[in-house]
Amino acid sequence: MPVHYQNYINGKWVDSVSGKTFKSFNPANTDEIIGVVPASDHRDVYHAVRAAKKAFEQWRLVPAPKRGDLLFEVAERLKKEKERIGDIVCKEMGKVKKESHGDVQEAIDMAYYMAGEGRRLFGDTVHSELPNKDIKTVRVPIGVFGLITPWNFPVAIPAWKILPALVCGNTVVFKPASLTPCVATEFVKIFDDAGIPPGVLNLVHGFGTDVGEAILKHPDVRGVSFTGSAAVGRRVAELCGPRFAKFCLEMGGKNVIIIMDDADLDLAVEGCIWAGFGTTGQRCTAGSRVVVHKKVHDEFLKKFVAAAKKLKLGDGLDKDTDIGPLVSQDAVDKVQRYMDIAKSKDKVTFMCGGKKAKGKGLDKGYFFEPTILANVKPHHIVAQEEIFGPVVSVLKTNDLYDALEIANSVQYGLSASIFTKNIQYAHIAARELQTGIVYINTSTIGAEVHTPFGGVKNTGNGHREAGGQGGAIETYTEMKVINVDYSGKIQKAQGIDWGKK
Ligand code: UN1
Repeated sequence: MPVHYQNYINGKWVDSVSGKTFKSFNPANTDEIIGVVPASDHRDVYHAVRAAKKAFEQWRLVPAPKRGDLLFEVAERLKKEKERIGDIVCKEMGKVKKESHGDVQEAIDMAYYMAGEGRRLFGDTVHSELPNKDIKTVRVPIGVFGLITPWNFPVAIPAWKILPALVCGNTVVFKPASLTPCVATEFVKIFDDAGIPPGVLNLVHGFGTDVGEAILKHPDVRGVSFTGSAAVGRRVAELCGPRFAKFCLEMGGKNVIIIMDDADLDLAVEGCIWAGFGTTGQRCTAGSRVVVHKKVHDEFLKKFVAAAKKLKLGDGLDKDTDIGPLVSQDAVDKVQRYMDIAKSKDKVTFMCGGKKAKGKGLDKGYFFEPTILANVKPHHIVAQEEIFGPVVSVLKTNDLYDALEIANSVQYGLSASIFTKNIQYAHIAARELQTGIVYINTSTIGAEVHTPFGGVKNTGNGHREAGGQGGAIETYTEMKVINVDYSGKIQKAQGIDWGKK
């Protein structure tokens, strides 16, 4: 029997107002239903926002270290539940067990880190230009935050958003992806068990067109953080912009790995396999383009294809599996569409893969063969657009500057990597790559929670996830400047002597 999941509003587990539901399936075996979930609408969002708005009045006054204590409790409980929740990530989203458990680990790390931030919500003390006057800056919460999250990191990305939002004193209405609602609920249950006050964190399940839109339009939602496609990001901007709500966008990537002629090729191959096919290529940090120096191009390609062919597809719970399924039929259709373009329009060379995988244990899931495309040119559609599947395009380059030009020739700018032993190449690349994250001699994936995460160009709008003061803390707070004048006079800055005759 599938588990019946509910919304969490004002500290209570409830069905949707309409009573409607939808199902969540295992992408490795679509016969398996993971859970039945409320299909909510604007009325459920309304209740959640009202609860969050009311709770904000108390939560913002709870001392930040005390809010941190709650997060510490969440971290401890999540640690105990890591295996169980990690397995649900695997069943509901499809990524292999090691990665699924890593997803929960990322949330545990974030919970401990943000618990500590409760004791570090520092502001500045500032010298005044006037005598007998002090100035300080304090970080204050924004209010009700709407958090809209994707399915590819169904625990980690909600953790990136919920935990800093809460420690900074905001209250939250959380809408998880409709493809991974069950594991999102398991995550929220941890907060409930840890004793979060009613209304501080609310969960509303459903689809973007109903729940997402209602959150974005609600005048009491003063901040929004969204991770997903650039198309939906644009919709977030359209709805939040005119009503001046803060909105933080984390969108696509077309991440590059540059391999220079002096690189350790075996290391580079391993890095490209992990970046390209880890999480079945469904990371916004996936290394979907590899730009290789002409001197080592053929040798690299041979090794890369041989390594990709060894990858074993299957159910992520099976310990021998390297690559799980794509998340849905829509995802398979999207990747297949790009394969058709690669064949008919871009006319690139298929070195391996290119189609839905068949065989024992694969027929009931959304499995797609690891695909390597060669003879790809920078302007080709497969080298420009985010495919979000196990597809890597290999391009040839003449030198570092040509490689950097190719690297920067896309609309996105999330992460990038270079494999080289040349210290000058490494530093020039780090300076020139137009991305929010740069890696030297390693993959484009695997950012750590205490470093700000995000990108430039069409990847984001200038905010950062994770990280501390320069990252999530800035995202989830406003700055307030407090001036205290103890001179007993009305002093005027900028040397103005107004009033003096
Ligand atoms: C994402 O794909 O949206 O750096 C996030 C990484 C992970 C997070 C990816 N820590 O690949």
